[in-house]
Amino acid sequence: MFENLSDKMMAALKKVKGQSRISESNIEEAVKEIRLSLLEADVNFKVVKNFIDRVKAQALGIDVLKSINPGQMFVKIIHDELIKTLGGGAVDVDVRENPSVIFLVGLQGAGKTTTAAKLGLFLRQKLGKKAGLVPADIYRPAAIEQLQILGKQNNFPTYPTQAGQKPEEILAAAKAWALENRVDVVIVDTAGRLQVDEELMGELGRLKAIWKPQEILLVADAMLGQQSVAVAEGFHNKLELTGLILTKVDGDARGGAALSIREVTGLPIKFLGVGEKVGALEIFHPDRLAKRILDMGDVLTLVERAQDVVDEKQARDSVHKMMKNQMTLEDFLKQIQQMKNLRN
Ligand SMILES: Nc1nc2c(ncn2[C@@H]2O[C@H](COP(=O)(O)OP(=O)(O)O)[C@@H](O)[C@H]2O)c(=O)[nH]1
Ligand SMILES: [Mg+2]
Repeated sequence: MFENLSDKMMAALKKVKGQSRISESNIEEAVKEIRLSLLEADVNFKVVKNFIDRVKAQALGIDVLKSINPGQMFVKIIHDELIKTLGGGAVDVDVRENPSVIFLVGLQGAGKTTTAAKLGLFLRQKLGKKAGLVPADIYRPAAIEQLQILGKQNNFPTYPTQAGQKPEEILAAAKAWALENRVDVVIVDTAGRLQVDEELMGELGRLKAIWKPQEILLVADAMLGQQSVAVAEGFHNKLELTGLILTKVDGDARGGAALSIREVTGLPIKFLGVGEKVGALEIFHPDRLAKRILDMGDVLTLVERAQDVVDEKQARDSVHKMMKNQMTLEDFLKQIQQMKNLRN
């Protein structure tokens, strides 16, 4: 995923990298190429427009640091906006309650059942939590068995869903089962449909009322590209999702889903599914992904160093003023902002 986007963006940025001035005309070409590369990667056009608007506004308004050239600064702006679009930093899965409940929802074939086992393994290996699996997809007979096999193979207690049991009954009964089996995190594998429909949303809504989950994660197929934006909005409007898991990122998806879905829904992407095996789940790190897309480590380091110097100078000035009792509210605000930057 992202190879094409990465190549095209890098090519566009290489041209501006050496520019000694930033003006509307000399970034125009680069902006055009970046817009095109995003659209080709199947990024939602509104997301592309917002991205480009933000980049332009910043590029034309910025004070360029003395020790670097404007072209390099432009690369940094693109990079930072990319991270913002992807969602900033990594976001944890909420398993503070005991037991915690996680619903996996999504269309048929998105990877819910597979992801249930992957998530269970992640919780055990990374967070030391005992996961239990609840098969609540009664419409595809094989789905129950599929999850039971995964449970057995990986040593997760799995609720013994019986043929003929309704999803509501399964979830209600799973409460006592989770206690008996000392399960820390209950992962509910719900039914999917080919598209978002009333019936499915109704059922998921009832399940939510029976056992309120801490997390409702939409499992979305990255191969769907920006179609997944509409799917995510559909689920989110009805259920109030808490996050997303993007699957099949190992395939030749163009990356549009990852870049669109977060910006449009405001929901964090928490994990990426990177293969069919149970170990193939990664925490989503927007900053690392942005670095992979824009493999311009040299420029970024240069700009960051230059910014550090500026910040240091500001800090020294403030100390001077403070000692002379000349600190203004604005200086104080600057200090606080820098402290915040350190934390981010
Ligand atoms: N390559 C790849 N295949 C995946 C991934 N996640 C799921 N799959 C495959 O997608 C298909 C559907 O997955 P499944 O979990 O049954 O989807 P569900 O209908 O949402 O429960 C299966 O063949 C999985 O092996 C992934 O991250 N990468
Ligand atoms: Mg399934």
